Amino acid sequence: MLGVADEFEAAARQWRHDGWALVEGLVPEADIDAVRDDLAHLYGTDTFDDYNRAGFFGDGAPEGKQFRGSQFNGMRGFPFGGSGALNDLLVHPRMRGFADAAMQSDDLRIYQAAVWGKWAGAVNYEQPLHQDSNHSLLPPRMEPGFWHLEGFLYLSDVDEDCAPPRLVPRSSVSDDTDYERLYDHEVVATGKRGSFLAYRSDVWHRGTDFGRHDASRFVMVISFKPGGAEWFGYDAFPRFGSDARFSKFVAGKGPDELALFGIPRPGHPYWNAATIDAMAKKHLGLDMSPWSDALR
Ligand SMILES: O=C(O)CCC(=O)C(=O)O
Repeated sequence: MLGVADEFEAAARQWRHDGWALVEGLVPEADIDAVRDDLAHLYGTDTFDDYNRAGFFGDGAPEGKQFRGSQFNGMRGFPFGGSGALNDLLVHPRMRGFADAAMQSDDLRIYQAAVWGKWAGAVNYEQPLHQDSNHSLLPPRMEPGFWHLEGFLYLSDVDEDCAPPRLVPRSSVSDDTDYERLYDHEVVATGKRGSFLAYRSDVWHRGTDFGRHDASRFVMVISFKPGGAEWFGYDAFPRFGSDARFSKFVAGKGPDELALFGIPRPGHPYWNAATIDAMAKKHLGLDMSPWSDALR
């Protein structure tokens, strides 16, 4: 049987070579459809808290390619309320399998986790081509151990009219390509729900606006970095150490899933009888037996 790594090797290779790949059908549509109620809950109850601290941009001119603060109003950060299905998508084994294969590592961390909704007519979502310089304190070195992977898991079908991201494959241009000429090389990342757009911060890309007035777009924003690559960051999950939604999320999860959020694996020197006991009390429902087994 093919493992996720074999099944998606071509896309993983494209990500390494071109800096981006659209992995169609990475997460089965049924798993995406299962989060519909959580999405409704998220946008029905959660209030906008300026996730990106983008309010200061203002909205500038209504036409043309611009960053507008309100393009980001639809972003909501992990952990999400509701049934927990939306949170669980973050550790979907096939998404993790693809990230491991692309980044050639089985010791990854998630450093950004959010959901982003966009609605036709809410704002002009058209952006200029840009490279993300807000994920790292260092200039990019896109090689194993030093790179990162930014991703959008499509939670709704993203067709030409549904504000699809546009990207410029790295192999189409060089560092000397004139900025205006970059637009000639754009590709459009349309895909059904369950598709995963993986890219990197050295890739020129941009958001676009809707082509029809009755459309919306929902994506899960998820970024991975190698364990130990402290120069990458965006969200700070330790803030949720005593958040009931985080405790609900970790209940029933295993060491590999929790390592993605920085929780040390069994055998790490942090763990002794006292810390294992305290962890079990802090997050009721978390089975600490893999950690206590490793002490023996
Ligand atoms: O939402 C998108 O399609 C891309 C957005 C983007 O690139 C950004 O806001 O930096």
